[in-house]
Amino acid sequence: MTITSNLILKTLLTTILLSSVTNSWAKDLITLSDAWVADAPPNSKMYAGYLSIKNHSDKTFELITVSSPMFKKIEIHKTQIINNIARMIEQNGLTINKKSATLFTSGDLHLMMIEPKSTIKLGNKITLTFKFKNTLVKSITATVKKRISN
Ligand SMILES: [Cu+2]
Repeated sequence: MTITSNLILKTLLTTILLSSVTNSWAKDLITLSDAWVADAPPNSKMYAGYLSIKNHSDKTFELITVSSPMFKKIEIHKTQIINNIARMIEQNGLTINKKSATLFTSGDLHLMMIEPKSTIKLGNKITLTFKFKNTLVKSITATVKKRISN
């Protein structure tokens, strides 16, 4: 009796441990952090958003779209210098390499947030949703902050 219940308990514990490890691993393959939106003059039609995307897995992920209930649309842009002129090139999705951090930062990759649906003010919280190929969806809240010039 004791041996049997001991065995059941052990099997049960192993099952619980294994399933919780599997779940947290799946959930944390991709993490989003440090999201913020640069404040812009009143009635601006475009805002720039920044964050970091970390891929903790040994698989490549494809970011397909970014959206927010606060904006009509969000594009992924990369600023590149072409003939001494800074140009923003729209990216057709984005590859997030295995075991890597992708930084969206001023003068490089950024979210181009187009046509706010209401007035954007300092301190506002803006939800951003990232959809990846293979049905993974991740959201983060970005805070509107003043751009600090370097
Ligand atoms: Cu842009």
